[in-house]
Amino acid sequence: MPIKRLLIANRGEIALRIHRAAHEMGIETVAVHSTADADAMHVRLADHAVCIGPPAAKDSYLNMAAIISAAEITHADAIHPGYGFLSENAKFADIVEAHDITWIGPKPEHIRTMGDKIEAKRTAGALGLPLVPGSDGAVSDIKEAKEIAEAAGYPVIIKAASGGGGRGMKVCNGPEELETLIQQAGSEAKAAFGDATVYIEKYLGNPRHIEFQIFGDGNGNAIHLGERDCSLQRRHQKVLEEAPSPVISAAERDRMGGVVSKAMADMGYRGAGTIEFLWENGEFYFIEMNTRLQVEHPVTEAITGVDLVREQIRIADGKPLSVKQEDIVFSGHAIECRINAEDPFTFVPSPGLVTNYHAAGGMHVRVDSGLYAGYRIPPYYDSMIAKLIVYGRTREGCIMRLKRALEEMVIGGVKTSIPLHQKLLTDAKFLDGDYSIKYLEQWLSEET
Ligand code: MV4
Repeated sequence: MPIKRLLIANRGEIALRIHRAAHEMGIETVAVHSTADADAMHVRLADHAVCIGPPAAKDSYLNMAAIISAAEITHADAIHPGYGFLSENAKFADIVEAHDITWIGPKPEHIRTMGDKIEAKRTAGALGLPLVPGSDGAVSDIKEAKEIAEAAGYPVIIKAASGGGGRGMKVCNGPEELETLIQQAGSEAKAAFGDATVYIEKYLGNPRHIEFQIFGDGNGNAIHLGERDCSLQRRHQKVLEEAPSPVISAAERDRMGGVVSKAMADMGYRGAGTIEFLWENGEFYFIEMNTRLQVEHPVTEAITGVDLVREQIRIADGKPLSVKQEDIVFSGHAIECRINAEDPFTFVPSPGLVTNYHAAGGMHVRVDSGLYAGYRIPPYYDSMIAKLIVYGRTREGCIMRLKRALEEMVIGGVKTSIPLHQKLLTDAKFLDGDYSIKYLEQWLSEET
């Protein structure tokens, strides 16, 4: 049965993004929202809306029973989880499918595998993806750990198997520190994730974060949509993303894209996924896989013309991929600026009333945001309130247009990261595309 009514288990700009894709496909939407989000744009636009609880995410957007109940009472036949919240919760995916509701996401077993960083690495390695050298699985024994670290070469990094977002990582510079750091990493991982399992990798000192967008149909066919460069981050939060990466050639994209799409085809992956690599000295090293749609997906849409949310819905509905690899043409350059309600240089959150709003426009300018004048940004959630995505035929042209678009944006009443983006876009290293994962924090400490 084709999807007729889609429940959007998320909020903010991504809820609106999903609503738009659904309506363009003739699918009705159901918004679920906390009491703090009753006035959100996507709630107004959705065909149906259900309040699922109080502001705290654990009582609303993470409340599986409330969301399933909302789907039942509105007769929704599919659920899209967006990003964050329940999007990578394999148990929720299982529950959705057990209720005969279409889960717009990967197979639960693949969400589960990739959620465990050790299992993810083992799977990626078996599928032929290049790995960071290090332990083959968990480390427990200190003698064994020393041998692994010696073989990989110091410095090494100790990571939590249940980690992610950079939490619970320790860099170790020599054998004398190893035992203490493994214990520390383990107890921090236990406290944060309830799992003390850790593993060891060679520490890459100055890599870029480059991720490939893939899509599988769940039946052994998969494509890639090229890479995104997400190296500009602060405290593991991405600030600006671009596609293509300034350092990846067309030949390298085709080669690595071929490797990742073959791997995803072989595992029978279904839906959208992102394979994250660290890239250093011309080499890719797999670190993690995200089994969800990502915040920065629009830069891929801009350079390929493929609507990723439409594709997710089609695949969940049992349809084939709408494009073949040979039909995908990478054209031009796209950059996304994440606009947060926060002080642009201290990063202190700035929720509150938006007194005035004007979105940038014009050719090749996209603003994904639920903002409007009179909207009150609630203090309970992530501070990202808008994404500005700009396309140009060249990287230089894209940057010129992005500066123009940032000048046009008006978000009154709250502080935003717009001035940070404006300053970053004048930086010589950024303009040269010459930056690694360490660059933004260094630049912030020198420039502000
Ligand atoms: C690393 C690394 C260096 N060497 N692994 C951080 C989050 C998690 N997804 C992986 N992370 C890293 N893993 C090895 N072997 C450096 C980081 C890292 C990082 C990675 C991507 C983007 C920003 C980062 C910021 C600090 C550290």
